[in-house]
Amino acid sequence: MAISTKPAILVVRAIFPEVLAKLAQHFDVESNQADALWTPEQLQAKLQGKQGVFTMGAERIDAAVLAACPSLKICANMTVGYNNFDLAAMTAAGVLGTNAPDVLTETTADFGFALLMATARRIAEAEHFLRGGHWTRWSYDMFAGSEIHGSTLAILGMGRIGQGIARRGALGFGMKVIYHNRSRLDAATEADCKAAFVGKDELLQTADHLVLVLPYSAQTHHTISAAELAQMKPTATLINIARGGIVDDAALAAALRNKTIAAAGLDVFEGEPHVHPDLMTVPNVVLTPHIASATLGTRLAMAHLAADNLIGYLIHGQALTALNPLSVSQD
Ligand code: 8YV
Repeated sequence: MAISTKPAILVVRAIFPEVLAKLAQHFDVESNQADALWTPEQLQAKLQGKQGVFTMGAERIDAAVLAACPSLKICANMTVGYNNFDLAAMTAAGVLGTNAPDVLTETTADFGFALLMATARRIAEAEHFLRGGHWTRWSYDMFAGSEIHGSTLAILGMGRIGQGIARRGALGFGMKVIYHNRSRLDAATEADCKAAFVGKDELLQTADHLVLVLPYSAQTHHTISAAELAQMKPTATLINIARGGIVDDAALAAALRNKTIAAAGLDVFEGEPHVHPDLMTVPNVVLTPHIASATLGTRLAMAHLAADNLIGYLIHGQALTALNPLSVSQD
């Protein structure tokens, strides 16, 4: 029996067949086209002998996993977010992490805006009402929502996706755009997005629509909790397309029920796919199952980028979108 000389890799979830075929040209691939959900223990067992892993952003890669999987050289996320990686532990273990930025920026910004509009104009609530057979007559204030054009769009986290949302708001809807970020953008980028930098308190207090697009970390855990919600206008909407855990979901559900704020649109949740039961019962929230980047074209581009990172690093010694400072494969 011929012994393969190709490096071995693991693809943790079902993925486009053409991307698997591309990977198979370079690697011995163990895939999961049945899309089984593996426990962390099963994942660790499958990682034995693998040099690379194609991850979906939910698989925790930390010091314990790295110690148990000494053959691993690269973890390639098919997502821009990488809060599943302990990058310091990966760097210490000589394991590269890569993500999938840029290819999803505009699609995700489109979705952020769609969720904002559905939330502010109460589209989901109105649709449920109609489907439920409750529409027997029109009335002047039926599902009256809040204005989008000309209102104040506040963005917390002003990376590439935040900037895409800012441009849509300013150029498409004549919104006044304000933002807060760890670091202020350069003047040219601010001018391009027509966005003004403000402090976090001003952002919360002035927002008509607050969109969260910041990365999740220990530092951003519960960035929006009861105290922050209390600072917002009672007419404001809150949109989270970033990560679960940035918002305290229990506090948000209470704020929605008490009308501390008017409405929320959430694509991400603490402990997803579990959704806080209180969010399930408040009417003034639009809930979507983490689909902000979900167009087939964008997901294919994300998958190709993750695959190209594996091929680039393990075959050619250079990844495309490395997250930690290892650029040459460690043989
Ligand atoms: C992913 C995302 O589709 O890229 C990210 O960080 O959040 C989405 O685009 C999602 O993480 C899949 O679980």
